[in-house]
Amino acid sequence: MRVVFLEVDTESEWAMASLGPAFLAAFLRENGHESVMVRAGIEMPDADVVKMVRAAAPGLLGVSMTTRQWLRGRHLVGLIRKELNIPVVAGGLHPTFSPEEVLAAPGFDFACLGEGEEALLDLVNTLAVGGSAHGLANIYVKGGFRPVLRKPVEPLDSLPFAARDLLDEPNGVVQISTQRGCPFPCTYCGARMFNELYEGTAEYGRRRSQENVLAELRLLRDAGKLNYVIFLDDTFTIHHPWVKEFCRLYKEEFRTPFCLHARVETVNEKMLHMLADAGCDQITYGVESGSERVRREVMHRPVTNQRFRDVFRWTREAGIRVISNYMLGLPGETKAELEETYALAEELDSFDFGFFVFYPYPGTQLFTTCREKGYLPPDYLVRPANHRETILLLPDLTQRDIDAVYDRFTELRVKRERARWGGVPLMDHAYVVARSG
Ligand code: B12
Ligand code: SF4
Repeated sequence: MRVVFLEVDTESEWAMASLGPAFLAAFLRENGHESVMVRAGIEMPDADVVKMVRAAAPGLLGVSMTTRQWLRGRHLVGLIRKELNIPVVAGGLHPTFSPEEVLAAPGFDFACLGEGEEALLDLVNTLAVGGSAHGLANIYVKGGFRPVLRKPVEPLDSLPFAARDLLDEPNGVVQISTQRGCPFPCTYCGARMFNELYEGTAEYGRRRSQENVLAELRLLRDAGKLNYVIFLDDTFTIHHPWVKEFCRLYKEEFRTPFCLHARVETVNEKMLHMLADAGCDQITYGVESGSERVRREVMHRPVTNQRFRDVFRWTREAGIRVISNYMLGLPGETKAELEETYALAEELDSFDFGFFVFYPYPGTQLFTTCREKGYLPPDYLVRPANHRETILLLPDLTQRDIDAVYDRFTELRVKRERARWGGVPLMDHAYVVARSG
C-alpha cells in the first residue's frame, strides 16, 4: 500500500519536517510498502494542498501532529476528505493524548496512540486486504473503543534508519535521534507523557547502541551529506557511560561538529570537556523560569539558579556555546516571578535563547492542573498553541503582564544579536528548541 504523510507546517520559522514520519516511512518501506511525504507549506493555499495529496495517490493518508499543528491539520484533513475518499490516520503527540477529540473531527478514521512503527504496519496490512482495524493494538478506530498498547519496539537498533528523503536537511545539517523517552517528571512537558502512557505496559525509555548511531552517521558521511549533526534527543546527557563511550568512538572517526540538548542536572565539568573534545559546539539547556519556587512547585524541577550559573560557566569554559530556553505565564506564576525569569536570562547571558508563552499540552500534569483550577477557557480547543498569547485565565497574570516581559525578552535578543553580529540574525529560531532538559 502507498502511505502518504501530510506534514502540516504552522509557522515558517519552524519549517523542519518531523522525525516521526521519517521513522515510520522507513519501517513501512522495509516491510514492502511505499511511502512519501507531502508538505503543506505555511503559505500554500488549501486547494494546492488537496491537489498535492491527490497527485501523491495515497492508499492511506498519515498525519503527524503536535498540538500546534492540530488546528491546521484538522482543517486540511476536513477539506481533503471532502474531495478524496481515502482513509486517514492521525499520530504523534496530539492524537495520542487527545484521540477522542481528533476522531470527532470530520475526516479522521484512526488515531494511533504512542509509538507508531508496528501499529501503522499492522493497520496498513489490514487495510490492504480489506480487513477491519477494530482490535489492532494502539489503533483507535472512530466509533470504537480505546485500544490496548503493544510494547514499544525493543531494541531500538532493530528499527531501520529514518527515511531522510522525508526530512528537510539542507547543507548536510542532519537530525539524529538516539533515544526515546525521558525519565524526568517535568509537569509542562509533552515528551515525558509517553513514559506515563506506557506505565504498566513496558518501560518506554530506550536508547540505540553507539555503534548503531555511528553506522547511520557513517552512511550520511559516505554519501557526502554530513556537515553538522543535531542530536534531537530530549536529554542527550542522561546516561554518562553511554555518552562517554559515544564520545570516544565518535572522536576516533568523525570530525563533524554537533549540538545537543541537556538538562543542567545531568552534566558535570568532566563530561562537558569530553563532549567538547568530541566536537560538541553547542548545548541547549531548558532554564524555563528564574523563580526557584516556580521551578520546584509548578514544574517539579527542583534545581537552583546557582546550578544554571555554574553549568553555563563550565559549558563556556569547555568551549561550547550555550543556548537557553524560558517559559512565561505558568499557572500560579506572579508578576514578580516573571521578572525573576527575565533577570536570570539577562544574567546568564547565553549565546542565544528562546522564550515561549506557556501552553498546557494535553496529557501533561499542568494541563490537568489548569483544567481543575478553572484556568482553561471554554474555547481552549480552538485557541491556537502559538506560544505568544496565553490561552489561560490566570489568577495573577494578565496578557499585558506577559507581553511586557515578552517584549523585553525580544529587545534583549535583538540587543545581543546586534552586539555580536552587527544586526545579522544569529540562527533560525527553530534551532533554539523550545523544550529541552
Ligand atoms: C525535535 C523536536 C522538535 C524539532 C523538530 C525537528 C524534527 N525533525 O522533528 C523542532 C525544533 C522543529 C521543534 C519545534 C517545536 N516543538 Co518540538 N520537539 C522535538 C522533540 C524533542 C523530538 C521529536 C521527535 O523527533 N521525536 C522522535 C519521533 C520518532 O517520535 P514522535 O514524533 O513521537 O513519533 C512517533 C509517534 O508519536 C508516532 N507518530 C508520530 N507521527 C505519526 C503519524 C502517524 C500517521 C502515525 C500512525 C504515528 C505517528 O510514531 C512515531 C514513531 O514511533 C519533541 C520531544 C519528544 N520527545 O517528542 C519535542 C516536542 C514534540 N516539541 C514540542 C513543541 C512545543 C515544539 C514547538 C511548538 C516549540 C515552541 N514552543 O514553539 C515547535 C513547533 C513544532 C511544530 N511544528 O509543532 C512539544 C510538543 C507538545 C505537544 N503536545 O504538542 C514536544 C513534545 C516537547 C515538549 N517537551 O513538550 N521540535
Ligand atoms: S522537559 Fe526535558 S527533562 Fe523534562 S520531562 Fe521533558 S524532555 Fe524530560
